[in-house]
Amino acid sequence: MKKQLFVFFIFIGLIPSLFAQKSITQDERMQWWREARFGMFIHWGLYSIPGGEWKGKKISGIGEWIMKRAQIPVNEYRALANQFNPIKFNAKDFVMVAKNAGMKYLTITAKHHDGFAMFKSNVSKYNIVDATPYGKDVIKALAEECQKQGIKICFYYSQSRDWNEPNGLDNEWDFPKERDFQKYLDEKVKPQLTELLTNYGPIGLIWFDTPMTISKEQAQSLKELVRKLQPECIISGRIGGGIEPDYASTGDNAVPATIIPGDWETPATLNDTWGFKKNDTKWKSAEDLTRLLFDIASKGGNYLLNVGPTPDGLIPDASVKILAQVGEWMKINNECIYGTMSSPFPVEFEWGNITQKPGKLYLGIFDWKKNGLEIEGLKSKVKKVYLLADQSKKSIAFEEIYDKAFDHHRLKIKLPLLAPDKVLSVVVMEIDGKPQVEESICQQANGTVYLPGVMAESMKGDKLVKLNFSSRGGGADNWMDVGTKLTWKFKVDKPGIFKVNIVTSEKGSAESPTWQGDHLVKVIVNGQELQCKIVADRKEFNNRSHYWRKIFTNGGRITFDKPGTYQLTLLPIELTEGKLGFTFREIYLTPVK
Ligand code: H79
Repeated sequence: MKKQLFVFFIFIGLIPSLFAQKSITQDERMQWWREARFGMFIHWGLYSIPGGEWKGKKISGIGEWIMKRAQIPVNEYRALANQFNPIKFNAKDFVMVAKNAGMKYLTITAKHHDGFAMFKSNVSKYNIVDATPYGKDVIKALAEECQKQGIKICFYYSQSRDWNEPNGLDNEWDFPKERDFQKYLDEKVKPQLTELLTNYGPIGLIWFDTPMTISKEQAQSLKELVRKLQPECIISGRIGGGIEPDYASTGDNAVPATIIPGDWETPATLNDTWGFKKNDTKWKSAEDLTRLLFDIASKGGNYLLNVGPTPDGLIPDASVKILAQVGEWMKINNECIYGTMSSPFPVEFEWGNITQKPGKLYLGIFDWKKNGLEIEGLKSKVKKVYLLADQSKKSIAFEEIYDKAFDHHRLKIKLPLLAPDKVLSVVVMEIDGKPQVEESICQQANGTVYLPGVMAESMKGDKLVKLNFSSRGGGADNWMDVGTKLTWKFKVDKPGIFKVNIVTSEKGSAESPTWQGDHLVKVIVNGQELQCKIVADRKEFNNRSHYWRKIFTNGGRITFDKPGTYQLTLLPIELTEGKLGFTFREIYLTPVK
């Protein structure tokens, strides 16, 4: 057949599909987002002007909450619009900062709780074009620039709180208590979402927040609106009303203790605020952020990292610098982040963590083992090991050891003496097929046995129950009853005497973490029984979940006299009353030298 004719028939064949209603599967909708793994959050609005200070007083808490925290009357706060003139704003610079950091999407506050729209709206004059001397639509500029630079533009929209509207939720200092929330949804939220999903091209996702009392029907109607206007647009975790979002959102700044199945995201701050605050210089280090980015990817999540531009329209210098450093690391190592899946191992390692792609495991190591790294329990055949930073992919020597009597696999990797990156070095392992790992928990090379709460079998009476370890510092949520107990099975190949460390976690908000102790618990293992009170013998900042410290309780000592498989049970005897309950995270059994 002649080539032209062939092309012609292909074309004819394609015609029906041009008219077919395009329907999109969930996997298709989530594809770019799963590939991205790393995004930029931008909290920008009128609150950047006071920047954490009102009438000469420092107002504590996150900056974008200043209106509520200082109980500013609506009319006074609205007047800030007259001063909003971010003449130094340049959309290209913003997008470049994100792009240079290796971020693939950008989520900006189109409307935060204060009710002010950062875009041109015909629904309410309280918007950046109609109410400020600046008079330009920054959202439009960003959307166009993102489009140009291949970054997905996404919008944060606070759907329930609106301190500027008598019918929006949560302003009780300046509006009467009675409100018609449905009217607010119908007359502001839906029309503004319609504007956002109509006037700015394809939108990657809508980031809803703090749903408060929104009903199932109300939340569902927002979801349907987004689906109708842009079927490809993703709906973030906090739509509320018990409605299924497209992915889950952890608490603000919360990094889970382990892998969470499904799609999820940690939204996080660079300092201790989202909206700009003049005096907040508590910047996290690029080291911490890089490690967190990798750790979150290892657990299957996306990292949405925030900047809070100044009132004159600049991303603070410190933020730009820190993100550029993360970007330097990303330039060399992004293969272990983009499009990766969570670790095949359910546990965190003391040296780092693991991400994977088909046929490859990426070991992200922050605690370099110059005497060699040992991985316990990997059954897959390893084909090659090399450093991701090494373009020549020079093979690194390794040894696969199988202990038949013990049915145990151990991999020894002879790491080079010097870590290629002092922040996080990445070792690539090419493996045969899907990774196979031992089901049971193995004693680690350093002799410690880590027993994370998530890997335990949890029983209440004779029923299996599920505790949630995915929020805040990774400590159990709402463990309030003495009926629930946890049991682990694990292998010990280097027996001896071990210290039992019971690790609980702080909880509460990032701004004011709290902890509750004094619970009485029992540990039963290998015919030995220990009883102890949960007290704070040691507190340690958890570098994987920043705000919430790990609290260590010395539970006493136990002995394993020979190699073998053992079982340990943890059960509360008496739990202190209070809101937090027993925030158990994990047990460490550490060898006594
Ligand atoms: O947009 C950012 C926050 O403003 C928003 N979510 C992220 C992404 C958010 N809204 N509500 N919250 C977070 C939680 C509220 C915490 C509070 Fe507080 C505790 C409000 C009052 C007490 C922190 C401390 C803020 C003010 C004081």
